[in-house]
Amino acid sequence: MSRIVAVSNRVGPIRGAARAGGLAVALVEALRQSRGLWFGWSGRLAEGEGATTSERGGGFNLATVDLTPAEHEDYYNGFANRCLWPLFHYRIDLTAYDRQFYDGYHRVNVRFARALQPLLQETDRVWVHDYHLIPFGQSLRDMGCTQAMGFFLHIPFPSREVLLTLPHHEKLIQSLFAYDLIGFQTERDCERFFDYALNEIPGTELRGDVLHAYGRSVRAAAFPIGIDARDYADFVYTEDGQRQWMRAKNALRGRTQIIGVDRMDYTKGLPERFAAFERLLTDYPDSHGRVEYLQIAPPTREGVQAYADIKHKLELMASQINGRYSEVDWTPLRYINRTLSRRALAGLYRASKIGLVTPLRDGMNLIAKEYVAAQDPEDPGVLVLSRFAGAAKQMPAALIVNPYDTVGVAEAMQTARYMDLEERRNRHAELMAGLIKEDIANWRERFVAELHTASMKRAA
Ligand code: ADQ
Repeated sequence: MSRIVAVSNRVGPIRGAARAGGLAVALVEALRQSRGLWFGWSGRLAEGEGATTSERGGGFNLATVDLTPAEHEDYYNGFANRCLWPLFHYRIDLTAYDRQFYDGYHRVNVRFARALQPLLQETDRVWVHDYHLIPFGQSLRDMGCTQAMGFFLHIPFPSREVLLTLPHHEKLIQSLFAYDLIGFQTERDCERFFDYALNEIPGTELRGDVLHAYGRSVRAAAFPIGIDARDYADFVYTEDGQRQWMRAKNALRGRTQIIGVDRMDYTKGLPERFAAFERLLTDYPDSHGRVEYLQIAPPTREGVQAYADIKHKLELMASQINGRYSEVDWTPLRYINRTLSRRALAGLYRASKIGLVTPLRDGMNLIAKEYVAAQDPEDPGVLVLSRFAGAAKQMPAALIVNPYDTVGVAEAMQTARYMDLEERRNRHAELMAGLIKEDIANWRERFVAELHTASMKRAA
């Protein structure tokens, strides 16, 4: 069996299994099975060229590279998080079109490729992850690497009009043609990629799902990422899960808990969500004293100003809502800025009758899936889900909302509050069946198998 070489900005699991996300667990499984290699940034800021390798339990290796402070600023804070992240989430108002960032991004991708190249074997299958590393495959090809190479984009692929605002769009998209396979979260993302290629790259042809341009052929398809739904459901019964569940139940004393869990990011629609909750309190006075909204949102990317701005805005909104509506024995909104373990979160989801997942744009959104997996099938809660999350396509049995429509989101919360048991069970059963059918193992195996097929076709 040929080795899988996973390449991502950060390698993981970094802080132990309790915090490791489903993606890290899924990749580790593929790496173990193939005695593979995981390559990426060490998380450290230091001077130094080559990669440091170390062995992991379970028979796979880790190879990491440090970033210099200047590289971190231009590549990570700059081009990745101040340009590509907002742009691909349709926030051109927050996009920094800075030449220096682009140059730094490109240099780091080349340097990373140079560090990985000596570690590669001829039969390896290289699987590159996400927007930090779009030109990585091209850099390897420029060094003569002929291995099978696939790329998976975890975030949305933007529409052509949005992408055209990026000064280096041709070069960036051209570099995707170095891969044999490109995976997107949804069909819509894939169609937007085809639309760009067919209209902006002269001479491009599409045959089936294979694009031909720049003298290369690349297969592109949707691979919606899943979770390990059965394992996640079991988290509720772990010590951490049970403790959080009991704590929440005792504190709620029969009140309905609405839960939101997100990285604190402007794409997650948090101010709009707070406004919708306030609307629920205004339009439906029967919610007073009976509903509590718990929002967990640990800060991320604190080196970027837009993230400090959103933190400030949310603090203000939370205190205004509580100031306006709280009673001596009731606080409507609780807002926690810490990360909890995945097991503790599962317990909190189980204690929450409504899961509120309303990003303005999201590649997939795994919180929506984890919320559903943690429910009691006999008495499940209701998922309220943004139509702009990739997950919405696979989860039509959720209450699908437009996150910009505060009245509509408030209405959906009210509908969820009064939904009868039979309807909740039916919706949950349908959602859960989908999660099990398209789980994370299925995602990983399909991608790896299709990468193999795509590279064989190229070699033939
Ligand atoms: P994220 O934007 O980080 O990821 P999301 O899918 O919501 O989005 O979360 C990924 C993982 O992080 C989940 O397993 C979740 O449990 C965990 N997580 C998120 N917020 C947390 C919190 N407050 N506390 C603890 N854990 C938290 C990107 C894309 C998504 C895509 C994923 C995977 O932006 O659209 O679904 O990658 O491809």
